[in-house]
Amino acid sequence: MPRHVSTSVRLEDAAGLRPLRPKKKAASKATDAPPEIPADAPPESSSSAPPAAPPPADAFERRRRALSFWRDAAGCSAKLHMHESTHCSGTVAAVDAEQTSIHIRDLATPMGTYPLATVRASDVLWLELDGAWRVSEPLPPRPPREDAALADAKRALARQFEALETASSSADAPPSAPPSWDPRQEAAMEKYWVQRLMLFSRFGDGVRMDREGWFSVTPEVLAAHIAERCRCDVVVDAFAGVGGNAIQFAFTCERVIAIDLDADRLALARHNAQVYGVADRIEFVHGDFLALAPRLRADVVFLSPPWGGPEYADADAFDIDTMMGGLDGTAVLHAALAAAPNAAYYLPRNVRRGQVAARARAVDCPLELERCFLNGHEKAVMAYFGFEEGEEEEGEELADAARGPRPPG
Ligand code: MGP
Ligand code: SAH
Repeated sequence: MPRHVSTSVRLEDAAGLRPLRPKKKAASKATDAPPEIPADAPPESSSSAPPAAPPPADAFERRRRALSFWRDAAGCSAKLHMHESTHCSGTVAAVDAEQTSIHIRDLATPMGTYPLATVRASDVLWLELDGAWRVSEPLPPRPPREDAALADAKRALARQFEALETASSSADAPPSAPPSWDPRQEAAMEKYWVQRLMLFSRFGDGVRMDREGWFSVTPEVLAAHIAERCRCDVVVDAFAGVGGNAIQFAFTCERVIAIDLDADRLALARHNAQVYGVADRIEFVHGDFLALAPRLRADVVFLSPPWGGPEYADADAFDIDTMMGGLDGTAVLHAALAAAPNAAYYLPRNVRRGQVAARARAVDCPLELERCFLNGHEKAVMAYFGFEEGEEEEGEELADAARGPRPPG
């Protein structure tokens, strides 16, 4: 029976033009909402040692961001800096899906030690994990699920692409990228211009986009998060577009194969990868993913196909089989899972999650659905097929429980 879990990730973009949400002064909550530690605990008292840097304003932001990477926090030793200079310490068992509560084992407080306590995130002034700030840290690399045949196939593939590259670079230089398309010429597209630094933080260094690229590209912070989750040896970006994901994969994966049906858009992706200094780590392949898939072997295939334009959002529910502009979303998934044990699917926020879960069940594949929020706005849903973790620990079971209900079925 496949494992199905639902999670959400809340990311903030520091470079974008949308401001971060205002930093709340947590002090007012401190007095009227003490940590839910033991029911009969005496009120908080001060400990003697004053907290070290950083300053509280930064600290609040760092704490919130650290918590948004809660998957990584379970099992960490934690030092919680509460109000009125109180320190508590223990081991993080789990952070709930809404990131409002932290479950701590062996919580040592000035009042005593508690085997398992729940602390409200809003009551923690700042949080130190494993003795150091850990903000947006990479998730631990997943052990490669590799057998000898797969390793051979990957080596053969690498040789194949190297040969292709050599042949094409000696014959013709890669096509040069078309000029950038300015979305301010269409009222409905202007919002993407406003978001330009959220899409590519180095937009000002010469990033180029076409019309479809503007509304399809994965915002950089989200693409970086996905790239961490997909950290592996060989990743295929099956629908590379203008390179938003491929560029981030180049920072976390040994080898990136970026495919796109549109030669001009692929040239934009290569150009943008040059802006980021990672073009030499990506194989750009012009072609149809469905036709190429039988020849591909990888650890992860990332899928971000067209969703039929920005109008996808007008539908009550997005059907992966009928609304992908002529592509069959299930066939795309099957092609990916034939090429790799793991497939990561970037899907619209209104996707029929039950349908996605049914597709996972049909191929007996573990599934994690992750709602992706950026600056408080839900951008997309990630469906991770495969991505098996190691043995589940007690803390993870707790986290599972805290994540809330599983998808239907
Ligand atoms: P959006 O709904 O067009 O933008 O796309 P936004 O800013 O959320 O709109 P708002 O008016 O609701 O605020 C949201 C995200 O979906 C974009 O950042 C893209 O990453 C992604 N996206 C949108 N489209 C239309 C596509 C698509 O066709 N294919 C892929 N792969 N991603 C898309
Ligand atoms: N993730 C990308 C955006 C992808 S948009 C980014 O961050 O930039 C979807 C892309 O899929 C488009 O560029 C489109 O040209 C491409 N595409 C559509 N059908 C395809 C197919 N059959 N094979 C490969 N690419 C395809």
